[in-house]
Amino acid sequence: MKLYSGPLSLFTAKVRIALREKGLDCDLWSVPFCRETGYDPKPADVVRLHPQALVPILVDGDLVVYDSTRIFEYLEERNPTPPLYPNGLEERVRCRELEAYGDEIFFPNVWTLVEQVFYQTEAAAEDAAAVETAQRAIHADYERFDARLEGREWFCAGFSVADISIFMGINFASNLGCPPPEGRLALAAWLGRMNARPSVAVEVERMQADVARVFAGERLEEGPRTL
Ligand SMILES: N[C@@H](CCC(=O)N[C@@H](CS)C(=O)NCC(=O)O)C(=O)O
Repeated sequence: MKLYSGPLSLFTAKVRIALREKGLDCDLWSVPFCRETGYDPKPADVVRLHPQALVPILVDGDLVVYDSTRIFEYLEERNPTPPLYPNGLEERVRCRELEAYGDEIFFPNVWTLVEQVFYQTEAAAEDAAAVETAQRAIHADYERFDARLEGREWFCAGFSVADISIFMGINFASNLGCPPPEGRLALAAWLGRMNARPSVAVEVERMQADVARVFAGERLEEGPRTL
């Protein structure tokens, strides 16, 4: 398998974690990234393989799978063990909803911070009102996540794609100055469990190193990387 992978792409990070959790070998092709131009210019393969020219894209023989959620589902059917979805219809629906919540409801507020804090090279250019609105929404979600995790080890029955999606959003928000506040004990304990997983610890460490390089003005070049 080959994964077209964005070094600082939250959606690709989800897939990298899933591949490690399932112990799958995969060649990574890292797309270029820098703070001034983001993902542009895009590699020809990414433009050819994805209708919106986005990463992640997984290529398995002749099969091309794009979108992190579709890739999760594909990997689960291809290699069911260890599972990244719980058993049972209701639990699986809840798990898919929580994964979607992480990607589509929680992350858009984090994205505001990415746009305002990460891409803006001058602090003065930040839209303070937009940042404040996003931070308020993120904190409301921290409260929801803490309540969901009360008395639970993971968001669903067993470690799952929901944990991966929500964790990556929280990790981005924390790096952009909006970590969960002290006192959210269930959320803090879950974060401890997440950070202790080797698949996640490697991701966090590499992303932090890449963020530091990008903030130092470096361009992350296109090329192969190890999972
Ligand atoms: N829903 C898609 C979102 C993919 C996505 O937004 N990828 C971003 C990187 S995190 C991207 O390729 N951005 C390049 C661009 O916007 O031009 C998924 O889950 O894979």
